[in-house]
Amino acid sequence: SQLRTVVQGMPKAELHIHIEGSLEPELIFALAERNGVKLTYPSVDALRQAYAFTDLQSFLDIYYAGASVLLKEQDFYDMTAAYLKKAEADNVRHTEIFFDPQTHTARGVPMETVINGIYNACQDSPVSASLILCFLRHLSEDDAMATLEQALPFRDKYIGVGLDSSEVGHPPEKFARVFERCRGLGLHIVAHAGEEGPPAYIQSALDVLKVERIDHGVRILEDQALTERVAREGIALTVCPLSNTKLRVFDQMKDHNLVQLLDAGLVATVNSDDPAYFGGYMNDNFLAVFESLPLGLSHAQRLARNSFAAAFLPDAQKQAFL
Ligand code: ES4
Ligand code: ZN
Repeated sequence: SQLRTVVQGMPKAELHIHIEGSLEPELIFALAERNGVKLTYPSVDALRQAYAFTDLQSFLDIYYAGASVLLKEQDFYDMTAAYLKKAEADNVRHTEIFFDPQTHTARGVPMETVINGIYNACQDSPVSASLILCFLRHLSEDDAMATLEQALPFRDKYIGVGLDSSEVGHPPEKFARVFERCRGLGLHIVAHAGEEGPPAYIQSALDVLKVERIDHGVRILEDQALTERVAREGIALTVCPLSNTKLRVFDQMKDHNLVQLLDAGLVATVNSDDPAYFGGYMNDNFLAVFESLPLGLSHAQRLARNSFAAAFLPDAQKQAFL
């Protein structure tokens, strides 16, 4: 179709991808074998069968189990290289990749193993790629602070910090001090907010953490004043359509509020989140929304432009990609 050709041909930036969420079942099994890690699933098919989520937590439990096969620098390299191949095939010119160091350091994997494996794969790809270190919000702020400390020797290998994992009950303000420290280090700041959590979490991400983008943020429309403020300030939302339907934030794609977000004047972008778990990479996400929502070619171009506008790149470099 014409739409498929346009989506495929558009240069785009991906701003919301968890690298551990790009680990395909086949690679999980290959790495388990290579590392002698025991999985509780007997086969690739059995693992895939378990990808029937009811909410964010039901996904996170399986996502952390999948990440348990990552032990060596080569494992992190191979995972990242596989994702970057998919991004390249989707005409993604620039990507800002989240990684969750605490998922690995808690299992005894050294911070340098995690960062060097992911970073070196980025260096070896034709796709422009930057890293964003995410703190797990279900853990303590002290744990986040210790993680930041461990990552300081590699400060030149990531451009920012984010906040992810179980949202409800873990508001942004729980991490006020660690994000203040990160701002002092000149790091870019983002946070997941308003995925399952209320608009109040979007507000405290802005006012307390001082985020430059909101990850997800789809619940913002429940607060009209906040919607108007975020639109006025041009703070982007990194929306993940297939994630939102798989995790039942919206029952079906036809119920997704992407059109309303754009109509409210918000800088919304389309992203894959955890593509190996949610049924697709960037172009799959674009095609899914265009199939189910009243969006046209001009919206596709607007979304692609938004992705570069919201990227943490110098303006000259953004222009070069468009
Ligand atoms: C995540 Cl979809 C989502 N939400 C929050 N944290 C996450 N980590 C990986 N995927
Ligand atoms: Zn996410």
